Amino acid sequence: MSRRHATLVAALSLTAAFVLGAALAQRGMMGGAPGATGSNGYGMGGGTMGASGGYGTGGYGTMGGGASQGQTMTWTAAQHAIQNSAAGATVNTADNSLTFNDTRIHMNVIAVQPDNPDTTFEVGGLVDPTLHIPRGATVTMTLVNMDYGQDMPHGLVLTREAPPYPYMGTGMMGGGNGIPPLAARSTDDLQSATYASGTLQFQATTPGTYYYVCQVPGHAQDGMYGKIIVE
Ligand SMILES: [Cu+2]
Repeated sequence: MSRRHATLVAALSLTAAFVLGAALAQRGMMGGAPGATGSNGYGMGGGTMGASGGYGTGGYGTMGGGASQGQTMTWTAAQHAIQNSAAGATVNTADNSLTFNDTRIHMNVIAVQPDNPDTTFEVGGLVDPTLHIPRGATVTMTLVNMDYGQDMPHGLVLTREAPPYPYMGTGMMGGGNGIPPLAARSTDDLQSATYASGTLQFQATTPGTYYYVCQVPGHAQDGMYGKIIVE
């Protein structure tokens, strides 16, 4: 089966009638059609997550269209992803934000880039930045997990639920509406490691404040999230 990639088309809309995860729909979060996201799957042993893979004690919900075969990057590709993390965006270090102006946006979100703090996302050289997105934009987010260690898978979900987040945020358990947790890099050595990546796409149809959040238990509680403002 060919890999499926970036087929999640979620609408940043409270009014969207899409239903992809009951938990999400009930909260009026992002709607959207379920789709596949690339993933190495969650699991200490590097096992892949099935289409309806359980996750943690509370379950992780279904994966919408199902998790597809994972993708991995080399160190060189990961460096390229970092360098092109926020192409076209204006970087504001004063308020830790990135402002995107295009109607089609592709950003690379790095989970724990080497030499960055634990349990963080990096985009455009900033840590957990606020992302300003123009209304109507089609946004593609590619997550690359550069972290290493048994407890260091990282994923990314979109939510309207504001922090603080509990250890196991209920808003993070819908599954499908994001990138399922990606395995940590394959080995401690940065140069020879491979790095798992996954992608989601959504349309920013409704102005408002949203959050991109790591759904691995405890990570959002520890601060692994950032704000998305649809202008
Ligand atoms: Cu995480």
